Amino acid sequence: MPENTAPKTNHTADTAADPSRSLRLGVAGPVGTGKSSLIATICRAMAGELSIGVITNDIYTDEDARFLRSAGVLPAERIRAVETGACPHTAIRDDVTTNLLAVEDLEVDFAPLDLVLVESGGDNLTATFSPALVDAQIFVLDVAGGGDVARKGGPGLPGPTCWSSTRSIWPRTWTWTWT
Ligand SMILES: Nc1nc2c(ncn2[C@@H]2O[C@H](COP(=O)(O)OP(=O)(O)O)[C@@H](O)[C@H]2O)c(=O)[nH]1
Ligand SMILES: [Mg+2]
Repeated sequence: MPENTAPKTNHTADTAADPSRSLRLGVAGPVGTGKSSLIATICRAMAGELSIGVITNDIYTDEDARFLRSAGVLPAERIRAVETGACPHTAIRDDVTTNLLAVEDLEVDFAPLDLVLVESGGDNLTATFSPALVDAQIFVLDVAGGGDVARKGGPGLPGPTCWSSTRSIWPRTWTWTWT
């Protein structure tokens, strides 16, 4: 298991000051590493205790939203797709307006929401979320890609609150293996 050397972030959700604001958790990582599957697992495990919404990002489709809806992990109307067009990194990293509006719409429509999960449409190790969009993020790697994937680094590795692979998830304080 890799040592967790991530710096602590100063950005925290101000949910106490604004009860209508959810905790916004980004799930980033290359395509096919298991982001949607991780979101489905979190929803299945926690939807009984927490009020959850999901925003997915795809370039030209709503593929991930349709996958999550068909998996039945949440009521379908709580899962919304942002079609980013062109580079999906921009929508989660630079101009977060579309995603932020989607998150805020969910928070209004299902108030009070405890948690909004935002899945990136990233395709490489550089796609991390803007702190203007999320309060914390998980970065998902695929161990089937080999150890080089983690060693070659990228902004996704030092920044997120925790990392996961298709086998294990390594937050700062706990370990959870699901397959
Ligand atoms: N063996 C295994 N396969 C997984 C796991 N998580 C996801 N997958 C598979 O990996 C593929 C891509 O998963 P997906 O969640 O769509 O990845 P995404 O593109 O990052 O959202 C799918 O075929 C999943 O069934 C896991 O924990 N173990
Ligand atoms: Mg996905």
